[in-house]
Amino acid sequence: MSMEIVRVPDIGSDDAVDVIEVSVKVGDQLAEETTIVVLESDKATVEVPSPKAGTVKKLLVKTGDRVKQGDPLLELEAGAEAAVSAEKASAEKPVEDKPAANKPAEPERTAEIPERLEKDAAEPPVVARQPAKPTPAAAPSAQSAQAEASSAAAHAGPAVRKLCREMGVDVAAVTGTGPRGRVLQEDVHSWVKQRLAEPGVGSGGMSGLPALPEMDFSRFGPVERVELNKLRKVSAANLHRSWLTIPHVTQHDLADITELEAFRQSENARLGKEGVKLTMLAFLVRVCAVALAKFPRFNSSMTVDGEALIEKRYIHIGVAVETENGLMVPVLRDADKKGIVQIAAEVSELAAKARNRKLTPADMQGGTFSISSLGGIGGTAFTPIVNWPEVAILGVSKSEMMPRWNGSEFEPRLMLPLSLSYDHRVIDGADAARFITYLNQLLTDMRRALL
Ligand code: CAO
Repeated sequence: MSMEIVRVPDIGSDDAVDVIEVSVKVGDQLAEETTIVVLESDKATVEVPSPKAGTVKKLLVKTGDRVKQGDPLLELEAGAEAAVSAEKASAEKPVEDKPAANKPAEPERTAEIPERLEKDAAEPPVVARQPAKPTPAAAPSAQSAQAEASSAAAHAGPAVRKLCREMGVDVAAVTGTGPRGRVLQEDVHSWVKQRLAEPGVGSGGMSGLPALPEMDFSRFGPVERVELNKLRKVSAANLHRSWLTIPHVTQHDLADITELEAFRQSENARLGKEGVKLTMLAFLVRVCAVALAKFPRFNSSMTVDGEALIEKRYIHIGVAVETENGLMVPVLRDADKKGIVQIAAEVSELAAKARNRKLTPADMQGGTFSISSLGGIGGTAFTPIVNWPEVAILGVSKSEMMPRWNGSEFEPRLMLPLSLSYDHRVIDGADAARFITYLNQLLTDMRRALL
């Protein structure tokens, strides 16, 4: 048996560092590698392990001291007896019950670090550590520094922190049930279990947002609960997923459709009641098909891993249809290969099928772009939600006569509000502006589609 002074090892710097935790007390029997102190420099937090098994005879530092390589930390009575006692103590008691200093740290394995000493209880909680030998961390980015700071403030041992890192859990988010709020391994496991049980998590919808609390509205007045049908629930889930996963931007514009509307009305008059009614929506489907052929990125989807775009060589346009049961988006196939009369007939047929609940799943699949027209109802603009896996959607509002300056005077012109929402991961703002400008030009003068 021999008395030894345990000193600060090589910590990768000659500068003094802070002792932020003394993890043992006099009389503790240590196993080799038990953490005895935690040091913190500007760049890293370092646990100093005991070089051998033994009994702590005297502490030579306290929390708040500043030490350098070679400075004494404690007196250790090293020897076989102490080591055996330490092992015996470990074997006899369950991990969570062990007295602080008897618990082997084994930062790369699963044990907890020793409990904090009573004298430290009033001090700030344990900070983040790096196990074993000091490895100065790279300077954190400004963004990660905040997250690190809150994780660092959590009261948790290295094994639990390692578990959190492996499971992608922010230790600061886990409520600790150990002494003084210490986060235990089982706390991490139950936190993960809870998160997995939350709605939407299994389908990849984990937003990291706190769950909304249930509200008892009857406290404020009479209420009635109306159950949602399946269509509304599915559509709500899809809209929510798109809203949370796609960074949306909406580009607005006003298209001069004075000539187009005059043409539409004259054609409808010519075709008469027997013919297909040419709707503004049919023209919009047609011009969108032309624009999608010119701007293929708007007709693409991003792979889930974000590594590539899948550009589709077909143009199938979904049309949002309001029904009694909720919103449906039947798809008009090969819009680029069809004339406006045929598009008008097919859109009218799809809308009727939607309202009569006759759409098949195939009628609603394969869309590459969507149009949502509220023009028959009203409003000046809105921000439609991209219908994932598509990357853009055109919202159409009610056309209105507006004074437009023609260079020498104001003229009344029929202006159609367009609102193009797009996935900004896939489409740049400049391209969106080009796309909507092109749509605008086509609507103003359809002859451009021939060019
Ligand atoms: N500006 C002014 N008037 C318009 C217009 C516009 N942009 N679009 C249509 N109208 C007029 C039409 O001219 C028509 O009037 P007339 O009967 O006098 O000719 C009237 O509005 C109804 O139009 P419509 O029957 O031709 O229908 P539509 O082509 O506008 O719309 C459909 C068809 C299926 C899109 C529509 O019925 C619908 O369901 N719209 C709602 C879509 C929706 O809910 N979108 C929101 C999705 S996001 O929550």
